[in-house]
Amino acid sequence: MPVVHVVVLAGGVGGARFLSGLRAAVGANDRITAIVNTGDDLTLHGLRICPDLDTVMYTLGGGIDSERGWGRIGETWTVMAELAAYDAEPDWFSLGDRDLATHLIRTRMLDAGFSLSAVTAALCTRWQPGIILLPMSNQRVETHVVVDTGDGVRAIHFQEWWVRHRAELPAREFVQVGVSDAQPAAGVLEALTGADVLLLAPSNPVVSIDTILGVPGLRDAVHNCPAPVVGLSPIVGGAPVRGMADKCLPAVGVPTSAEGVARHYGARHDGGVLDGWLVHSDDTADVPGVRVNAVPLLMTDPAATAAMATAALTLAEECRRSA
Ligand code: FO1
Repeated sequence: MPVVHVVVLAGGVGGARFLSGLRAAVGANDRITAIVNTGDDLTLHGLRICPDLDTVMYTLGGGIDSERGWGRIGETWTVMAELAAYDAEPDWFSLGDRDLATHLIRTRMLDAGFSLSAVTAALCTRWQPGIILLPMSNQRVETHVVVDTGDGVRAIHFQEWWVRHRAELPAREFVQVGVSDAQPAAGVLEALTGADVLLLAPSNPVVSIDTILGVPGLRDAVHNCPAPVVGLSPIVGGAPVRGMADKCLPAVGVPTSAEGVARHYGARHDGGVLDGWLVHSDDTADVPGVRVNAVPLLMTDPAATAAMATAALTLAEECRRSA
């Protein structure tokens, strides 16, 4: 079996879980490159925080708190308590003591002029995730959410919307601040042209996958990549498996369904990006030009997740053969 290079567009928690299953599903000599969303990134207390990159790195490196889905296992919160004693704002975004070390290293390296790609590679030297982690861009792209807070319409950072307000403020629009000046990070375009298979992880279609595809040049690179492109639905039944995709999709006029998301991504022959689409066993999706398979899509345990990943690779092979 030739060495296979699988490239995955991924966000945070769902993407990280899927990548760990994919790593278990591929052969020992196969390579995985994750192109990770950085639109959730923010600067707090003077530190640069990259939630999706860290969630993937910790999950595949064995440091994740799998209950929470983010942050470190065995975490303590002493610094947060001390910040609270100073009434330091913001207090709604919890930074654990262990997690803070990651942000201190990242901020120090960025301030010294290293790119986010270089910082990520350096952090992964410790964590050894077993895959290549690439930020979607080395330029800052931050997702902001246009909401009506009751005293007027304004844009707040995605994390404030998601963490502080628990996505309870109806999102009117998502704006990626800085995206027009962003470029794909080093290695991203090469990964897409060199991929044998390209997968869209079951991440949030709006704030993760669309944010990645929104980096100038990235959507075209996916559309034109020689590898078959297969996505996995993040919506099971009529609801997201995890997270708040159902709070995001209405803002972009997409139904909260497996078919709705697939039509949103679009069939490649129709100018979109999909050749194949995996939906959950009980779901259906009719998207002209997209080959659809139905398999269990609940990442209940590593074996189930590996089976999903295998089904995605199988579907990619079917797409390649029928191309
Ligand atoms: N999510 C929360 O719901 N509450 C938090 O206080 C919080 C802190 C946090 C710190 C570091 C980090 O990497 C992630 C953190 N998250 C928190 C999760 C984060 O909002 C999400 O992982 C993504 O941004 C959305 O996928």
